[in-house]
Amino acid sequence: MKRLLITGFAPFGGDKINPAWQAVQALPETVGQWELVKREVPVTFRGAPAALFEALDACEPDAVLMIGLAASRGAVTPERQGVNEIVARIPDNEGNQPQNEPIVPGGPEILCSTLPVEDMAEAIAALGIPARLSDSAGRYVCNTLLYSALYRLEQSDDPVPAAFIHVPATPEMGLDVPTLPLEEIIQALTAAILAI
Ligand code: PCA
Repeated sequence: MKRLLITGFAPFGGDKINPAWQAVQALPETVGQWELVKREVPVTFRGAPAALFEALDACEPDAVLMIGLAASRGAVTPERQGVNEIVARIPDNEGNQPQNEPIVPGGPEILCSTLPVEDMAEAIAALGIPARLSDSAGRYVCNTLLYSALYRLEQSDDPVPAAFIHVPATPEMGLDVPTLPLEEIIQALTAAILAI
């Protein structure tokens, strides 16, 4: 079996839950050809990449899929690319709020996801769950994790493919935004993994 490292973010910004990690946790141990290695990642500019790099070294996966919350979006959105810039709208979970800083000084402006994100979006939409490709993972911790992962993997001797999927809020979060039930987010992630 091939090994998929799949991460989900901890709660942040005053929320008590993050459906990204809830959905990752609820996935089965295996999906199709993939054995899942699940990791919760902290919502901090320093800690998120560090946690991912540690997991990469520990589990030596064949692919990496990162999941985060985009509470303003009504659709599941695989991200096409990461951008080498941080603009923190709110402080991270350590109180840091960097503005207009590069993630990797001197690094390329954009790094493209290396898993088939278009196929993932199509597979999710085929279930009748709202899905679309996204050109921007934002400028907060999710984009930082995506860019850091793509940069690190690109530099490695044995690069494995990686991508990021943003998921909507769930009704139980009590936010005034479009929502998707957790069960549908779990189905969407399963379809995305099967599309790899
Ligand atoms: N979403 C935030 C960070 C953690 C998460 O789940 C983001 O989109 O950057």
